[in-house]
Amino acid sequence: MDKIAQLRDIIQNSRNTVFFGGAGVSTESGIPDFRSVDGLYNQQWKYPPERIISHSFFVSNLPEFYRFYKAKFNCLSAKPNPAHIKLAQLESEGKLSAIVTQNIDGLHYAAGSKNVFELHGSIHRNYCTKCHKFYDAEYIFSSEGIPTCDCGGVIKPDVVLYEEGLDDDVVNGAVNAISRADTLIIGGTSLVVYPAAGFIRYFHGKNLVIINMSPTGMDSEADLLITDRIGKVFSEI
Ligand code: CNA
Repeated sequence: MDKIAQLRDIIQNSRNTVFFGGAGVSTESGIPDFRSVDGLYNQQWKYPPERIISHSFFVSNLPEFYRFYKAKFNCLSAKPNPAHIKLAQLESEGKLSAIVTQNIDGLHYAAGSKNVFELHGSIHRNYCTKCHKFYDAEYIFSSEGIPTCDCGGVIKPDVVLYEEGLDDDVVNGAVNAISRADTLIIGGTSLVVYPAAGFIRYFHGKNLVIINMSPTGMDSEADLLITDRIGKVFSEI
């Protein structure tokens, strides 16, 4: 049996499938990941990207933070690709119980998925740091310089920056979903960003599937390993 047929078979015969993904799920929607050759970490900036998107940098150098954020995190024109769309379809058919994602682009919701745990937040939620008024992503990306609230406070994206902790409710939901799954499909992630990557250790089910373009530290534990573009794979199942 070829690998696509095996994947189809695993999903059909599972009671509770969970998907765990990362930036590679959205590269086929035109959003670069961090660690591929043309990813964000291989581009030249005045400061390393991981420093700019840190909490201390947000506090100490707001103009440069927003210059980078607006240049690199504006994915409002990106559309869900076949991976997002198939995952949403599997959920609506009762074949997928949850998506745990490290992505902040909101494309799983755009595709129609409902039970999504966004471990690193979302560019679509933004809050005033003073009065907590909510702002959408359009407001942030169309603002001049530093986006500010009507009250004068600085607006912060609800995105988990380096040095910041993850939301407890999101983590608990994600860990619960993973620990109850009988199939875990991991896709489009280098599995090097912690604590997110550590949550897959809560999986004790039957089938571990990995769909990724480059090798991960979990490959040797996979029951099915597919080295291919995830959008292409999901369009074929
Ligand atoms: P990463 O470290 O950049 O790894 C991406 C992985 O996906 C790599 O192993 C690639 O080989 C693989 N990959 C790339 N394209 C494909 C594809 N089409 N099919 C299959 N595999 C592919 O990204 P991670 O998500 O592992 O790292 C976590 C970071 C990246 C999180 O903090 C995210 O918030 C952050 N990020 C998110 C986005 C987004 O929201 N779309 C974009 C860039 C970075």
